[in-house]
Amino acid sequence: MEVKIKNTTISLVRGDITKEDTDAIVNAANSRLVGGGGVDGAIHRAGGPKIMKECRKIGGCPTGDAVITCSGNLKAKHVIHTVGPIYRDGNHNEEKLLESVYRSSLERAIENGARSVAFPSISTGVYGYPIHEAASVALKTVIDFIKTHKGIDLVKFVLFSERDSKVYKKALEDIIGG
Ligand code: AR6
Repeated sequence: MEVKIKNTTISLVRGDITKEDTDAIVNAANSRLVGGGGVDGAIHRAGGPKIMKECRKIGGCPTGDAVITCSGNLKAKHVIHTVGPIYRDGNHNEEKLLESVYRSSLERAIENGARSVAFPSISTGVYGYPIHEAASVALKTVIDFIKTHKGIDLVKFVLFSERDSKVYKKALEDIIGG
C-alpha cells in the first residue's frame, strides 16, 4: 500500500529490512547500542562489525532519540539507530517517546542527506508496545513530520509478518480516511 503526502511517498511492505536499498534503514536498538535480538541482531549480522564499531564510539542513545552510523555490508547507505520505549502500561510516557523515535530518526536522515528511509515497527517486538497503538502512533507522527519538513522522498515501513503488515495497512486507511 502506498500514499503520497505532499512530496513524500509512504509505503507499507512486508519484508526483511536488512535487504532494503533505501538511503537509510532504521534499527530498533537499545540505549547502550550493544546489539541484541530481533531486527537489531539481524542488522548487525547482515551489516558486519563496522556498524558495531561506530556504535561503540558513540557509546549510547537515550530512549526516544536516534544516532546514525555507516551501514557496513548493507545495501542502504546509513543505519539510523533509535531506541523505542519499553512498554509498561501506557502511562509511562510511552506514546510521546515513540513519537520522538520517529521524529528523531527522520531528523537524522535529513541532516545526512538520506532522502529515502525504511523503518521496522519500533518497540513492538521485545519492548512489548501493542502493535495496533504503535502503528497508529508511527504513521501519524511520520505524516505530521513530512507535512512540515522537506528533504524526504520516501518513507517505507518494512513489516516482518503478515499480521503486522495488516495492522499497519488498517491504521493507515483509518488515518487517511478519517
Ligand atoms: N526486518 C524487519 N522487521 C523485523 C526484522 C527484520 N529483519 N526482524 C524483526 N523484525 P524488535 P523492539 C520486527 O524486538 O521491540 C533488541 O534486542 C519484529 O517482528 O526487533 O524495539 C534490541 O537490542 C518486530 O515487529 O525491537 C533492543 O534491546 C519489530 O521488528 C530491543 O530488542 C521490532 O521488534 C528492542 O525491542
